[in-house]
Amino acid sequence: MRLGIIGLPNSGKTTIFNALTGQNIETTIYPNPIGEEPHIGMIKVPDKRIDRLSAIFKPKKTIYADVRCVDITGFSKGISGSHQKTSVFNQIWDVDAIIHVVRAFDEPEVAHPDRDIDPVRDASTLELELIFNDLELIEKRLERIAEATKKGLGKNLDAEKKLLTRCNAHLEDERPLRNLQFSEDELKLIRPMQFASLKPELVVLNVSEKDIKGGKTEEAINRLREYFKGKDALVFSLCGKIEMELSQMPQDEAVLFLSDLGIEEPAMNMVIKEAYELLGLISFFTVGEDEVRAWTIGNGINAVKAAGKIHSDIERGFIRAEVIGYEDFMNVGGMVKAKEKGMLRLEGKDYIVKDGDIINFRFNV
Ligand SMILES: Nc1nc2c(ncn2[C@@H]2O[C@H](COP(=O)(O)OP(=O)(O)OP(=O)(O)O)[C@@H](O)[C@H]2O)c(=O)[nH]1
Ligand SMILES: [Mg+2]
Repeated sequence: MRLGIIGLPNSGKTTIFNALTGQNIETTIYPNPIGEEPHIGMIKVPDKRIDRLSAIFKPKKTIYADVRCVDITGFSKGISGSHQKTSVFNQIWDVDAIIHVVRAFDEPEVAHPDRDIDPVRDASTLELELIFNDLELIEKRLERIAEATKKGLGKNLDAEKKLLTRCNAHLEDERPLRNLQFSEDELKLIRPMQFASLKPELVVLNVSEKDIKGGKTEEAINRLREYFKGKDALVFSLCGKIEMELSQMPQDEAVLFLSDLGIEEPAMNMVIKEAYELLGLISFFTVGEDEVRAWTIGNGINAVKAAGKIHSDIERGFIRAEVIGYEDFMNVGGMVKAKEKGMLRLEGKDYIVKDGDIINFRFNV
């Protein structure tokens, strides 16, 4: 999975990128120059189940699932009509979901491209850029289709033309394509178009340190949710600066810091969890003395495909999967007992893997 962070200049993208990846890329009070390379990092997916399994097996290595994260650079008001457009929209196209950062923190030192703080205005500025981009793509494609039709080559293009016309009307209504329903066939036609407003989206309101909780943030969140109503995006708030500080601390200090703030866990954990859900992803686990490890797959993937996630040899030589659900395993408390009680199920290739399955693949190559 790849997540991309987008937002207007100085909204706190790099701060949130640092919080998610544990990196320490410099953040500045001035917007960064156009043309800066995107920052790329890995997010370790926090999972208490892995912590507990690791405590039981005491393996040499504990490996969490990971997610690639890109701090997308160069997005600003007017981007869809500028010549930097391609580089920015290619970065967007390259990720599976976007985290849209909206600035709410009020820090006079940190320049705001539109001078004052107005989350709904900023969010709609960015959403409209995505929409303008997609409208232009449609316009160009429809021109091509019209040319082809003139030359008598447009026979197979009717379905596409109809579909694009529907998308066009939706976009002109200032709505993103992610909340249109498409059939499988339609998706096949749509994918090569590289629409930006089709990407699943999490909206993060980046609030001041003093506003993590309280009426001001609640009001801003409500207004933002109202704006995103019917636009298929999840909206929540966090303070990027604090999240970044947390991510740079040793674990025990972070725990103390969190309890001082009266927060249970870093907001970043929720961002990652929501992104997982948004993309329909689940985790299965492999366990043993060498390694306890989480693997990410799409919901609805069968056992043989899941095996391929670990190694193509295991997929090719797949015989059976020995499976026990995480909860069942924790209830008996160990693999030996689970085996004694006959709780390990033998599943075949078509078994649909469930979130939290602990799996041992039997294979033969
Ligand atoms: N007070 C406060 N400052 C923040 C917060 N998040 C970011 N900042 C500050 O805002 C400035 C810009 O943050 P960045 O993370 O660099 O913002 P950006 O969106 O990556 O900026 P560009 O890449 O230049 O567009 C930095 O000085 C940050 O320390 C926050 O939650 N509270
Ligand atoms: Mg930045």
